[in-house]
Amino acid sequence: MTTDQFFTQLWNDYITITPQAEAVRQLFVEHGEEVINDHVAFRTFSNTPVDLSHLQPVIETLGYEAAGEYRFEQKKLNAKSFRHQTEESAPKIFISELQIHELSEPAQKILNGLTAQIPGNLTLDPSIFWHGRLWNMPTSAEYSLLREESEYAAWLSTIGIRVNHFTVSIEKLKCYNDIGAVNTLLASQGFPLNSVGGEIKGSPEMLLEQSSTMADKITLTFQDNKEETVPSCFYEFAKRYPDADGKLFQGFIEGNADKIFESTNAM
Ligand code: OOG
Ligand code: NI
Repeated sequence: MTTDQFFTQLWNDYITITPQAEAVRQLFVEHGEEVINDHVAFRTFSNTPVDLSHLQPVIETLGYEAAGEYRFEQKKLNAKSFRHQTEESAPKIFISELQIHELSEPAQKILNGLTAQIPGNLTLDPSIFWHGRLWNMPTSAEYSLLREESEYAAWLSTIGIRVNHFTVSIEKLKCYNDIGAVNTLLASQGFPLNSVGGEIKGSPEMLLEQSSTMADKITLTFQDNKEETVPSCFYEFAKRYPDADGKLFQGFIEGNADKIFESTNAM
């Protein structure tokens, strides 16, 4: 599978539950822009057949290599970023992993019940990244308990493994290459922005500025047959700046990422 084919599959899966992403892309196209994506992100559970150590070899078969490691203490997450070895313009990949064993006993019990349903004989290939849930829906009570402790756990329990966001490369836009201008355009069209810690995360001095929408909402039926509206996925916007050597900064920033995660909080 080529990287183009991989990202086309991811995009098609993503917009089925994130219609705002296609609407935002269209908006840029109407303004004469070509949208190039900087990165995509996935979330997963530790110590499972689909944990980071199992997903990493799959993206390595696509030509990616590990580029950075991150830790989010309060959210109990570890994460890694990956860059394509030869295709400079291929989007970067960010994968985070919830450390289930760091959660409370009741939350662990719920999550272990879900992850125990993951088939042991799962063959891992790129399609795992648009597979979605590999377990039944939690009950609505389990979902609320998870939410109280970890919005990430609650989100992942209902959505599963599929792309969490794509990210527009602001510095590659012709006219809208200013994050404030992007945010104003989005707000004028009624797209709600993530305002945790301010709408713009990071700064030119940090070589990375980011903003994101709040996730779309979808209605799902829980295991106890209750229907609820839950957050699906969002769209991110990132502007990278050149470092002292004149090369575009390609990393991620924990302080920014910590706030971007909250784009899937149930409001
Ligand atoms: C990932 C959040 C981190 C970034 O650009 O810093 C991130 C997530 O929400 O799963 O994407
Ligand atoms: Ni991101």
